[in-house]
Amino acid sequence: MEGIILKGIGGFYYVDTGDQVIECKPRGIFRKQGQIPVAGDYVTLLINADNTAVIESIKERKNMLVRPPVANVDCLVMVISMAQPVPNLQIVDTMLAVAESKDIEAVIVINKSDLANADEIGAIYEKAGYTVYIVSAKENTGLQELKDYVSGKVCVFTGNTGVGKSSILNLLDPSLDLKTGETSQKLGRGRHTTRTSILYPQKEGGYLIDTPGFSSLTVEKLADITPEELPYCFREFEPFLGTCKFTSCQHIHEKGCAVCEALEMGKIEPSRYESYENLLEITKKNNSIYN
Ligand SMILES: Nc1nc2c(ncn2[C@@H]2O[C@H](COP(=O)(O)OP(=O)(O)OP(=O)(O)O)[C@@H](O)[C@H]2O)c(=O)[nH]1
Ligand SMILES: [Mg+2]
Ligand SMILES: [Zn+2]
Repeated sequence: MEGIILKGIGGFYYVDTGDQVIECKPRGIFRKQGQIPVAGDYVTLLINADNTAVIESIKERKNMLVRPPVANVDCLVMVISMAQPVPNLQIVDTMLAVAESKDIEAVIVINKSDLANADEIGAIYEKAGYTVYIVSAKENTGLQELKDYVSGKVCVFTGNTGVGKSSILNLLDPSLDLKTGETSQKLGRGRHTTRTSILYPQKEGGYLIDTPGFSSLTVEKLADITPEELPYCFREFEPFLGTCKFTSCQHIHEKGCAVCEALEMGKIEPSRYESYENLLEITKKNNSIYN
């Protein structure tokens, strides 16, 4: 039997075979081989004599995100909010870079536009070459375009805890009825209302995937990219790469750096460049740990 993992909780996986959802455990050998099934994996199942089921094999993945852990994604929907919590552009740019490195399409959703004007941040990402959806889950505005976009695709919603991922998903598909959190006045953010990544089938095909939000402390852990590939993960840098004076250019204010010239000419947004600078340091540190 074959199916797709909708979610994994406490060592159990819930596999949709098309006509039923079966609770199963992974084969013991997976652990030894360091293989971990994740939500979105296509798997084959073995049904034991006592009617329990095990995941026998994991099919080759089209792609996989480590944080949040999910496989075979068509699109990463990066959700930020204008307030409670305020946007952390370093995190946004890190997630976008990770998506680029895995060749996963990404779009930006700016939520809570009822609390502050989102145009400025929206413009940063449109200039970088991303599609931006400015929405308010509270006032139910701007969501039709997003609904059209996600329809039929496997879309993973990610972003800080409390930005409104589950609230938005409830509006895209009211039958979901996902739990949403109260924003703590004191912390100005939510408290991890969503606990695990879950795939929700769409009527039109594809899945909407709700995930637990990350906290601001995880940039280091998010960045599974090498320093060499990092410049290619900032899509607005691409036209300039290969045209710097030195082939070894890391685009950190070297002489004759085409990326820095583009920055000075206003073709690259300062906040994006700043994220690049910080991420380069982080990827260098991360890679020296593993080397
Ligand atoms: N003002 C305002 N509040 C919103 C909006 N969208 C969501 N909220 C509130 O923000 C809080 C967090 O929303 P959730 O949907 O639980 O956020 P989440 O991203 O799923 O959070 P985690 O599951 O913890 O990652 C809730 O109190 C929502 O009512 C919005 O557009 N405007
Ligand atoms: Mg949630
Ligand atoms: Zn350069």
